[in-house]
Amino acid sequence: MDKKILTIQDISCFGQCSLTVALPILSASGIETAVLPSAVLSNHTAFSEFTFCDLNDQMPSIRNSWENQKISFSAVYTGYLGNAKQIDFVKDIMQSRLDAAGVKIVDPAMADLGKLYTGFDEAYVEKMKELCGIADIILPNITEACLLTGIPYKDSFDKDFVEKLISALKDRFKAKIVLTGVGVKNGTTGVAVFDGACTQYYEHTKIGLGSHGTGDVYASAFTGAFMHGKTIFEAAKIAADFTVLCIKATEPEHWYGVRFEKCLPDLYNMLK
Ligand code: PXL
Repeated sequence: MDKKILTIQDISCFGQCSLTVALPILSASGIETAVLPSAVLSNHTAFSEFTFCDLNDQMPSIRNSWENQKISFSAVYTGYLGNAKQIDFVKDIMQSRLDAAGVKIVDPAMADLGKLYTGFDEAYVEKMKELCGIADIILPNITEACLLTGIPYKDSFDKDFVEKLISALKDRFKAKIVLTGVGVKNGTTGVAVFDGACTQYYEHTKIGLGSHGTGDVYASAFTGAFMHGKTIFEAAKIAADFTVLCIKATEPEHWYGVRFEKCLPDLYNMLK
């Protein structure tokens, strides 16, 4: 039977992030994708102002309607969620609407560069630990890994620090781990992947100082490649190569997102 992914994250109407990135990338990966918007924002929260309306009232009705119609999914992939209450909805949807061998992929999208995104607090971090606790695969960046494990954040770090983070994540969560933003040498970044048996690294050149929306591009491409049948490590490499192409296709003045649209044909070719 063909696979179906459900992705749960916000719609930032403008700003190349969350659902406006995930849906085209997952579709380009050849997988049928359903969406459950967690919130509607005028644009993402790194802009100087934004509107925000969570869909807390709608989410349980949508879930019930799917249950009545026996609609279920081969994977649930979550990104930015509007608030802590939604984590309970997501856990319930994962329990009720996933097929027996369904995969739970959680990007704990809540922080970067040592700081929580606007609107999130310690209570949200605690709830996110619960969601990561039931996930099969988690994709934290270094800041999120620190928040999930209680290890203080550092903006420059070495391989020992990365190993310490991976080991703390392994102790706390049963999930396989794709840790992003792992640059232990000057001018490089990459990912550390724990696939349940061993940890492998994939390193690539670092371009710029980090762009908005790249976490969503990365997690969406990873999910698309993994559901396409790649191993966790292969999917992590494809997602890294694709994200680098997207950053290279983006002029520095284009600050709020990356021009992933130009690179969708490359993703399609990488998955062939
Ligand atoms: O890219 C992560 C993200 C998604 N959605 C919203 C955000 C952010 C990051 O700031 O604000 C609304």
